[in-house]
Formats: sequence, structure tokens, C-alpha cells
Amino acid sequence: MLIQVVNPNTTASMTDLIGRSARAAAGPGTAVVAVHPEMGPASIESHYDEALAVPGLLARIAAGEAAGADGHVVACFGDPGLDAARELAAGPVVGIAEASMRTATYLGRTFGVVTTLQRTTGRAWELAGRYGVREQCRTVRAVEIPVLALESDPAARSRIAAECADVVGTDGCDAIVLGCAGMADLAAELTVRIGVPVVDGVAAAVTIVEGLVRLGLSTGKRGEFAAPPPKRYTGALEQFGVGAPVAAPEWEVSR
Ligand code: 5HY
Repeated sequence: MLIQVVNPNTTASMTDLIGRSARAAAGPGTAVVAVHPEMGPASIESHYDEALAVPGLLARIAAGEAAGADGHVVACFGDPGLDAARELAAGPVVGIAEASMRTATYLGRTFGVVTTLQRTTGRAWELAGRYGVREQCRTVRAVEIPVLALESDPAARSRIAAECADVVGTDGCDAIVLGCAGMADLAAELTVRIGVPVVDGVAAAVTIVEGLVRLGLSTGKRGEFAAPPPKRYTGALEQFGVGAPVAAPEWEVSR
């Protein structure tokens, strides 16, 4: 099978990091392509960023569909455009926030989220409510490190570790969810260092998509997530008209 993992921001180094985590989680017989949009924000740290990331994300979902992807991951902790992507895709589409939060509920009674900026914590709480895990989510913390500084700030790793340790020590959480795709490479080390399961949403989402495809299950297309009704889109969005030609991705499906 082939899973397309879309980093909705446009930073190639973050796409590479996401791809490494996704490939490490994928089982034998599962190919992973990690991509990002040609247009959109370099990182997603606000509602404005999130809104402007969605068109590029959807273009990637459409291209992946045309190229035969069996499923998709939306690799951003706000799960931007997830419902719209489910309308476009034939296969399952899973966001890393939903995947990581639901996964954490299998690992203990409570979990805490550690994310980047304080201003994004409201979205994490909102998603916990949307996904029906608000009771198990005991805390959402921010280390106040911008998304792209996760790679460049030498103190980032230790600050995230300290926040995770406090989530366990102060809030007594049984598990931790990393609230940014850019933290994907920290989960294994933090699990050992903190002593509780630390969930990377990229790996969790790939595993869930893989399982759904293996079970022959996908998004229900008879109701809310049926293909969008055809209509005209104007201006910069003209390419999104349903039925408009879809740009082929740079990658080929090699099964
Ligand atoms: C993410 N932003 O996973 C989110 C994290 C966040 O560019 N990729 C981003 O802080 O909301």
C-alpha cells in the first residue's frame, strides 16, 4: 500500500523529519511519500496560518488521489482541512492530533499535550473536545518555542523534556502527546527519559491509516464526506473546481 503524508506547511526540512518518522512507523509492504504544498505558510502557528495552509494541503490530497495513494495523513497538530480532505479522498485520511490523542487514551486514564506556542493551546483543547477525549486530556502546555525554532534552538529538546516531566510530576498524566509534527523525532527518547509513553502523532496516524487500509475500511462517502458538489471557483482558487485538471505529484506509485 502507499500512504501520502502531507506536511501542510511549506518547510522542506520539516517534511523530511516527518517522512523519517512516518517511514519508521510503516510496516513492510507500506510505502510512504512525504510531501508539502507548493503554496502556503512556512509554519502553522495561528488560525490565519491554518486557513491559508488548507488550499495547498487539498491540492496535495487531490494529487495523491490521482496518483493512487491508498490513504493520507495530515501532519499538522491542528488537523487543518481534515474534513475537506476526507471529502476528496477515497481512502482513509487521519490527522496527527486525532491519531495521537486517541492513541494516548489506550495508554492510561489521562494524558497531557505539550505543544509549541501558548496561542495554539485553545485549538488543542477544542480538538480534544471534538474527538471526545476532553475528559482524558488533563493539560495542554506550551514550551513557547516557534515551530521552525524546534530545529534550530539548541535548548528546544531540553525545554520540551522539562515540560513533559512536569506534566507527569505535577498533573500526574499517564501519557504525553507531542503537539507538533516537528517534535516527531523526540518521542522515543522522551518515552525513556520521562518514563511514560510519549506519542508522536505522525507515527500514530500512519499506523492507523495502515490498519484501516488493511481492514479494507475507508471514509463513508454516502453522506457528509461525499465528494464536494461540482462548482466554479474563481481567481487564485480556480484550480480547485471539482473536475478541474489535477496537477500530478512529483512521485510515482511503486507497489
Ligand atoms: C504543526 N504547526 O504540527 C503545527 C504545530 C503547532 O507548522 N506543524 C506546524 O504548533 O500548532
